[in-house]
Amino acid sequence: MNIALIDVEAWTVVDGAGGIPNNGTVDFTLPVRHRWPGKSSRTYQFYIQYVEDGKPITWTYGPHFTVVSEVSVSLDIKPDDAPNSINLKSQGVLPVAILSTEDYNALEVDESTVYLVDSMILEIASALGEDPPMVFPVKFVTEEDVNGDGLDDLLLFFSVSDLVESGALDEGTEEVTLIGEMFDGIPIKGFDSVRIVPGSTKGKGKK
Ligand SMILES: [Ca+2]
Ligand SMILES: [Ca+2]
Repeated sequence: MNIALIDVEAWTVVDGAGGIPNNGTVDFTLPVRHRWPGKSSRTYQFYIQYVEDGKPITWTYGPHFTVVSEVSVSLDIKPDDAPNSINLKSQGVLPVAILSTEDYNALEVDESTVYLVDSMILEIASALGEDPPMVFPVKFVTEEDVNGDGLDDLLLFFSVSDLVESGALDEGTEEVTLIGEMFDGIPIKGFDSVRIVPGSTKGKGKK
């Protein structure tokens, strides 16, 4: 029996043997690392061909299944500030914009799923299989074109003190990651650099 994995859209064999009978377990590698520009999913199906006496006698197609990949979104932390300076002692909010593009409508982000965390802390938590400190926005402003390209962006405000108290931001933070989902459940991820600046009062003891 031959089993091949087919990319339905391109109608090409992604993986698997055509012409070489498979016996026992067959492993397939989905090309999930491949980026599909402007797309967040791809549909596949299995092609199964029965072989008898070395000759293919019949074939069938398995059900379609869709692989959903993460959408990379463009973030702009503090839209009017280039170094993205953050004072950890601030009692204010940190504005973070998810930018829309011709192919991506940031206004379709499910705001209730969005959180922000230091990229390094996120990486460590992921490696340990733990949840990172999740800090959700305190306020949203939608339909604001922060970069003047004519497309409305999603602007979210995070409490700086919440970010610091939860451990989502600290003195060593150089980059933050935003994670969330679209209303249709497709995961999103974006990042931007930040510069932690000393507070107006004397710096507290360092870790
Ligand atoms: Ca900025
Ligand atoms: Ca815009």
